Amino acid sequence: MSVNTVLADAAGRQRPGHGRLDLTGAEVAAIRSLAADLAARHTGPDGVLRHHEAFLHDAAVQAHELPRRLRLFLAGVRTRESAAVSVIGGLPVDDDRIGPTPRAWQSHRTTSPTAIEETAFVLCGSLLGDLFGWATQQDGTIVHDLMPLPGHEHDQLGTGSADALLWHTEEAFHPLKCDYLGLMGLRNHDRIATTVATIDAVPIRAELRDVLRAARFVIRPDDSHLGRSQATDAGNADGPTARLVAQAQRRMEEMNAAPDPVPVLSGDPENPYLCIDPYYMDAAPGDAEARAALDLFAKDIDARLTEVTIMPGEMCFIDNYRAVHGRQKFQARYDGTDRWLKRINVTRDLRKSRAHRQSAESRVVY
Ligand SMILES: O=C(O)CCC(=O)C(=O)O
Ligand SMILES: [Fe+2]
Repeated sequence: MSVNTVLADAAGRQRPGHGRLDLTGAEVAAIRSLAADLAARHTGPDGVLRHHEAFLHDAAVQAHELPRRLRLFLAGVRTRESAAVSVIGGLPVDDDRIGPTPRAWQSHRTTSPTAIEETAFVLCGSLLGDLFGWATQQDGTIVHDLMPLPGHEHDQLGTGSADALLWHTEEAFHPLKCDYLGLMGLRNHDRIATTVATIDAVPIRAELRDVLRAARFVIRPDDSHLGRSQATDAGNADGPTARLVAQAQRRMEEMNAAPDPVPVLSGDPENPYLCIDPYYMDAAPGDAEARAALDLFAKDIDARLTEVTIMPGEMCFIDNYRAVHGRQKFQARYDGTDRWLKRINVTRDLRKSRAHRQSAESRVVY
């Protein structure tokens, strides 16, 4: 199988923890056909693809029919941890047909010219686990749109641009954070890179190990959960009610006011998982040793940061326990041709968030 766990970057340096699968023409045709069938079953009379529970349930079953090589690749990512950053390439994206890059993230309100692409993405994500959304983020939407937005240029948000988005674990502050973050490229004329570092590439200094494994750190919710990307009216027909969103926001505020101490490293000491977001993070109050360890470890990650440029049709799955990610800074265009990505959150076990979802099949965590 043409699957590598060590790839090289542009300068020829080895990239441990990276994997890539390039789809054949026959595989692409099979994926598009499955995606078209699934999308057709869940597109309403208004032409809008509904990302509701029935769609995701149907997707999880339809994913069993994806090409075998793709299923093997993602099974390896899931149970062998064969790659912490995996790119699946080969799906075509017709730049004209998908229309202009949206100017607001509420694109679920309009007909979706990207239905096939995002359905293919949902199918692949379903091989890694269960897709879910956050009540406090983009209205509980399951498939997010990511593009630069006016007014967000200097924000630490996926919709920022002029400042680099500093590397982080996705929702590092939250015990129910995703296992995998999926990013699919739809448009990227300026070849703006996602930055990544895999834990496989970062040597962990012996003197830091015990400190980093102890619950001596606090991480606060990021701005995407504290108001900046909330709807101003009820926009998502399949999304959470205003009452639920308000309850979720209160919980985020509590986590912001009094975050529980957590470790940075966990799991197998020789092959650890990491959870880190320096911008929103600190050592527990007064713990100078933990603060110094955090700074040094963050420097070691900085030194191993590399770039993955997600081009149209490429799907990148980031193991949120084994890699951190961010984004280069760039100049937004705001003319309909900006970089545009779709984003999904995948958990290996929907059950563990049951106390924070309305029903067994609900996919919105509050
Ligand atoms: O735009 C990117 O490449 C990454 C954005 C990001 O960090 C995120 O969506 O979580
Ligand atoms: Fe992120």
